Amino acid sequence: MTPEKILSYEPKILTQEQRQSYFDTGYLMVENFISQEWLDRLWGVTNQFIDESRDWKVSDGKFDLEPNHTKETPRLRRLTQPVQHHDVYWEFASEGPIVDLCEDLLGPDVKFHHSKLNFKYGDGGEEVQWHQDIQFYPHTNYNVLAIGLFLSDIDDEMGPLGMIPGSHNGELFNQYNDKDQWVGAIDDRDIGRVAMDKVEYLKGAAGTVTVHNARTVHGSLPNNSNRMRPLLLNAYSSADALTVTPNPSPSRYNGTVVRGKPARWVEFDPRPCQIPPDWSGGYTSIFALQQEEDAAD
Ligand SMILES: O=C(O)CCC(=O)C(=O)O
Repeated sequence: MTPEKILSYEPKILTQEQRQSYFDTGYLMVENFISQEWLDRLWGVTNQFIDESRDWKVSDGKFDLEPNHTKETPRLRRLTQPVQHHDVYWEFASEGPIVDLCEDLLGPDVKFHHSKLNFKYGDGGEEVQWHQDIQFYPHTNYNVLAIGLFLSDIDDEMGPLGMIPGSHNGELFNQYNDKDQWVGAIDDRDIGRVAMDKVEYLKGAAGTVTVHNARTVHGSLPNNSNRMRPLLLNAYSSADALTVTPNPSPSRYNGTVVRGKPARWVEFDPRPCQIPPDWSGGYTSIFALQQEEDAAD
């Protein structure tokens, strides 16, 4: 579905200017979008998971740990597929106000892809190198996006998410290294072709949401504050975008239509997309891959 077609549907919550801005730049931030009540519910379960992770010594399909994670001082990089681990996360992803946001930007039929909760602990929580998401999970078209929720206030020191405006309309970059191993990040040799001088870092109060298209170049710096920067990300596509590779982090909800109806026709975009390694047997995380703890080939 073209942006023009999507824009022709009556918006649920965004203004036409906000929708147009998403299609022009490849991202959007909506301040104070999520209520305190939702934030309290999400924090309630998130604190339980942080506590549970104290007993973890190595990363697995649930908790992705920083190398210095301990029982006394937990340092989580990610809770993978939170929707799989607690109903509150799924309720938020499938019924919360972000589904209206999806409808306004993807059209009437919306399909859930995956979720993750990136913690980025204070005092050095790891960077996420510049990358595009769609090479992690190619679809038959590019109506694919991720919505990030700030669970806490986020400022400049905390490694906010940075976006490169207009990059969704540019090239898709190679995310393998020179040994042909998947690293999930844009190589230094190519980064000169990214308009880094235009980067916009998205900061704001808890409850703010960001949306970025899966082609948009984005990344974030280390967290140099002493505060955690938890970002709850949920990814969706229009129902007529079919995945072409196995989901890197399967859950029972992958592919669930959360708004509208399942597609009867698949839509193809002729622009090619790089494909990731075969992750049907398992996947660690963008952090482990980018830190080359586990370069995949
Ligand atoms: O947590 C972040 O700052 C960025 C997350 C991201 O881009 C990703 O996990 O794909």
